Amino acid sequence: MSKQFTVKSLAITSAVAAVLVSGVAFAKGNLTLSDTNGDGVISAEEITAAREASRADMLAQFDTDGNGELSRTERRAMRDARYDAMLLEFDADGDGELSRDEKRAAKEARRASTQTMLDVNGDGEVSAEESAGWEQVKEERGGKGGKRGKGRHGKNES
Ligand SMILES: [Ca+2]
Ligand SMILES: [Ca+2]
Ligand SMILES: [Ca+2]
Repeated sequence: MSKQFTVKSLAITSAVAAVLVSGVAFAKGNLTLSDTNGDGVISAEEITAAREASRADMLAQFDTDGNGELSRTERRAMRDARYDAMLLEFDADGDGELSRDEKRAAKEARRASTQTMLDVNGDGEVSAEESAGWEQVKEERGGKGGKRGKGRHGKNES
């Protein structure tokens, strides 16, 4: 009995992990970017500020015990909420789950909205100048060995 249970929860865990990974990607796309200083581009600093603001938002919403960090449980609640929000928007066939296609649509929508935000002068294109800050942040974050290692291994997909 207990063995069976273990196998089952393993399967569930990997399903959750899959959701987690896509959740993180979506979370990134969820930022509200703006050209705060009005210089016509959204700089890496402005993106970082937006990320911090969104982090503060998340904490305000989901840091139930108010210790300034999101615990496992709190994170799970956040992911659930986010998933629900995505369902509302992207569950085209209404079956309560996001299919591959629906996830792709969601991702596309996020990408499109990011592009719209990056296109500060609104000419319908994201110029090199307009995307530079975004690329910089992406590079810093996606990093092969980001500049400050968090001492967290096991997240590498090598
Ligand atoms: Ca700016
Ligand atoms: Ca907490
Ligand atoms: Ca669906």
